[in-house]
Amino acid sequence: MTAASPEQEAARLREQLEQWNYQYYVLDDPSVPDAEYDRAMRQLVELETQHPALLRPDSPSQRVGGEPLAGFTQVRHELPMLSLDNAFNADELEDFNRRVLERLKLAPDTELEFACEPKLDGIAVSLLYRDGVLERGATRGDGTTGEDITHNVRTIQSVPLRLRGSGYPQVLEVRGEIYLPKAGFEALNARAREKGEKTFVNPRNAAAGTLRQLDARLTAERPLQMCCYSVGLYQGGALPERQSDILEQLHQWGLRINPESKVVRGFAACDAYYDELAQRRDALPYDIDGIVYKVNELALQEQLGAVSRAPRWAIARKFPAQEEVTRLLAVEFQVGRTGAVTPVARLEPVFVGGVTVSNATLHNSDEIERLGVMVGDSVIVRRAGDVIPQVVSVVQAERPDDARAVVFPSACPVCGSALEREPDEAVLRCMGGLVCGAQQKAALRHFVSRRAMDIDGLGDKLIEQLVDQQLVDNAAGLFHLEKTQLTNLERMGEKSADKLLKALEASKHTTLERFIFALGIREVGEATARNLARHFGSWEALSAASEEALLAVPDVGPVVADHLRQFFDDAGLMGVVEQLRAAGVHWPDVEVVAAQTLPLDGQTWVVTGSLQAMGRSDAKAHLQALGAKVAGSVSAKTHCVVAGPGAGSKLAKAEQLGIDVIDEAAFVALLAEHGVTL
Ligand code: 9MJ
Repeated sequence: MTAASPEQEAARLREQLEQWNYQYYVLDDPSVPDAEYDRAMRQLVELETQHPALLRPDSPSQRVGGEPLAGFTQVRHELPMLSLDNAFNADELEDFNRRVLERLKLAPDTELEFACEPKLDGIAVSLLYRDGVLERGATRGDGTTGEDITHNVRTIQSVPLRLRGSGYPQVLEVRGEIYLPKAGFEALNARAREKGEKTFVNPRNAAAGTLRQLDARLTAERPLQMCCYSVGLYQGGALPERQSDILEQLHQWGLRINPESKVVRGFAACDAYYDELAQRRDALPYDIDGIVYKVNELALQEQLGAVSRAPRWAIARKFPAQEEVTRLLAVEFQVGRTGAVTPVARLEPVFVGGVTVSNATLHNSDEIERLGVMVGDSVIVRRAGDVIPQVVSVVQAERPDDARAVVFPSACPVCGSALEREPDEAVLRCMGGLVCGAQQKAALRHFVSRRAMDIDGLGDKLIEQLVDQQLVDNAAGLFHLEKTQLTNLERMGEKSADKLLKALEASKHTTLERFIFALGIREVGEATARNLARHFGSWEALSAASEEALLAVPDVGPVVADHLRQFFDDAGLMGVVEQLRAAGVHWPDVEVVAAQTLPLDGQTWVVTGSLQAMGRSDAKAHLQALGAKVAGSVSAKTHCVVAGPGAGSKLAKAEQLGIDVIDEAAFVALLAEHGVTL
């Protein structure tokens, strides 16, 4: 066998890398470890450096070009890039369906085929392929003229530099959306915060800002994605005759399309598709702002035509906005369980993300400084999913003359104790500890919560009263409450008092891990509490452990070890623990599990669909406690998927990859096998 020539070797490496890229970025289906990919890439770069004649612009090594550009060149779109008409409710969508049928002279009850897909909230772009090679990428701009962003588009791994397969038109302009997935956005902002740099308001702005980089090396550092949804200009070839088939064809040629896209028949099915995605909106890995419906048959699209800027054959039904402008009325300061003083924005009530919002967190003084926000300002409030509402920016142009600076308190607003800012920490903390009423209440709320001591009938209102009337100042006090003290409280009848006392009594029999978690030690969540319990087996061993011994526990780093030691060295807190045990709180000792022998050590699991016996977060906590990592998406590295009813793309992916899938019953059985009962 003769050795491959450098030319053959370069071709082989290019093909291999393209294939891996396609599987990873277009199919979301990684096939080789990163190290192997990196090795092949290094070999290719080496070959191309040694033999510059082998270098080709569509080589996978050529995604990031050389020097930054001096500016952007304008691009004229030969076929205008249209925008979409909007429908803001089901009635408007139904009107659209009726108009389409009327124009096509079809009976009002005709069920037309619509291609539906999520409306990505990114930047519309056009990719021009000539003979299958990416020639140019451009923004939509005003629809007629955009900007040449080829250098940036080339860095996006899901944009093929060369189309796969064959049969593509000689000239093919593909259109779609470039966006930054939520995870990439969070990571980008986290890095900016660390460096004290300005953060981006939302993923869309971050994507737009990234595409406006003149230096493609910076763009390449950000995980932009491209998803294609239509074809503009094409010459020298043919395309399928339905929108859904065009998408499938683009996919065959190596372009990414939205895996949620679907063909449905008739208005009712369109409406159902909207409802289904509205429900899953927050769980999608990218921001969407509505659903796009397109008449599926191109022949019908042609008959319908377009009005000035938008086609008559498509519409976007928008979701309720996740960002709105409102006024900042005041800033108040809340004291949390660990004494952290959090500024809270009191807002003029505004309907955003599907609910009326009148409070939003401002996090800390650094955040207030970063926003440059003043009381009286118009602010943009964002509420996405179940995340607490955030103030994301200030409308500077609308600042009133009487706007006032936000003044931080000099003492705890609840107990008057001193406030301290720890080095390297952005938060102010009340030093009142157990003396501070706010901390007492927050600690009690945590102590009684379901995952901690699980004491039924002790709601927030009752805790307020107990602390305000000085009946209880720490968790141990709960176990000394007498019936008459309870029946004297507001809205507390004899029956409720009996029930509460019974619940308190029952809670005394607990587990070490619940008890550790219930203490509310900083940064000690359920998983850490469980690891601590299993590692030390008893409270005595745990509380006597040195910082070094604590560091040997999975999940425990220097910060957590330090918080634990501080707790154990605090005579007041340890006194409360003693009082709790004296009141009868007890647990069986735990069998000590050696650090590295958890049953699911080294495995990655994914939980999808809805579960009946537990929430997904419970499932996740159980898996982590058994040593597994829990990931948000399925890949070749996934060990097993727990799938409940309603599981969608993750289940499909797992099946496609041949990964083990178990249902909830099997999962519960597996947990039981490892001693976890629900
Ligand atoms: C978005 N933004 O996801 C269109 N879009 O089609 C989809 N936008 C579009 N289609 C024609 N999925 C004009 C715009």
